[in-house]
Amino acid sequence: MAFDTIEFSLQDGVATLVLNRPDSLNSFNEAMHREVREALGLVEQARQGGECRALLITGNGRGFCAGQDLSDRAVSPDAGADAAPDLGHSIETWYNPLVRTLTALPLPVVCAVNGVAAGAGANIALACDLVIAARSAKFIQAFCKLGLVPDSGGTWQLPRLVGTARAKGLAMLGDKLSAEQAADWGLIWQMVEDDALRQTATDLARHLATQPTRGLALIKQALNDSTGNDLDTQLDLERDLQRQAGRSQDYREGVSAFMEKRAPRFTGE
Ligand code: T3D
Repeated sequence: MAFDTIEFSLQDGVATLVLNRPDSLNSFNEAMHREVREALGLVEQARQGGECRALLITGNGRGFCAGQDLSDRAVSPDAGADAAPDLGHSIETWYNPLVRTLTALPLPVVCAVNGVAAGAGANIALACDLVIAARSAKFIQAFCKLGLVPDSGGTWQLPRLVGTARAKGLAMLGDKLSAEQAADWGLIWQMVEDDALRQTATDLARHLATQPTRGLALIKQALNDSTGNDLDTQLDLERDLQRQAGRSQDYREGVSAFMEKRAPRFTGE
């Protein structure tokens, strides 16, 4: 399938979606939103067909994603409030569905942050399951510099990942957070050297694509749901999910492989 603003491929059970508007640091315009949505539809189809068992998202050029393309938002400072674009409509139409899709996708989603991740770009990265960043990458909650509020789940993710004090500092100052600091703070899974990023992320996604896909999806669901649950509810959820996991073919294969002292061959079923 040919795209203009992204690259998309499916190989070895891994769908790779590369944001490809490098001249504007892969900021989102409507065309890119549409193509990302279309590609995620292909991921879902391939998942249902068993050909896709992990998703990798990254960017071309020196940025991962600079959030909304601000050239689509230019309004004269003298214009009245009526001239303002309806950002709520944009969020409802594009950013929220994207974050919901990534969060609900029953596949592990790896994000390789190859450069600056600003505004919605930072929070879309944080919506992925395993975030690996190049040493030179930066995370910027740029919204406050425009008079905006962190979106794409930022106000939900940040306090949970790094605590309220750091979340407020990041969101209210909009300073650049280095990849190293992001890893130290637990905002992301790992920081790697720039030239190792793509291979490390691809290897990780390929590994995940060989694992018990259904089990990983249930782990993702349990951890995502835990943020709104008390312990009692979570214990019940674990019981229910474990019941499902225990009925999977991969569980039977895992136990057989252990007993036979051999490597398991998981099919994702
Ligand atoms: O509007 C809605 O729908 C609501 C949703 C909002 C979600 C949001 O994401 S709001 C936040 C939008 N993003 C930003 O505020 C970030 C803006 N960009 C920057 O602050 C800086 O570019 C960076 C800190 C990310 C990187 O700085 P630097 O010095 O490394 O690069 P640069 O020179 O600023 O950018 C390189 C080019 O990319 C440049 O174009 P040029 O001059 O070479 O032709 C720059 O204009 C362009 N670019 C960077 N970010 C954006 C962008 N073009 C359009 N939109 C951008 N967001």
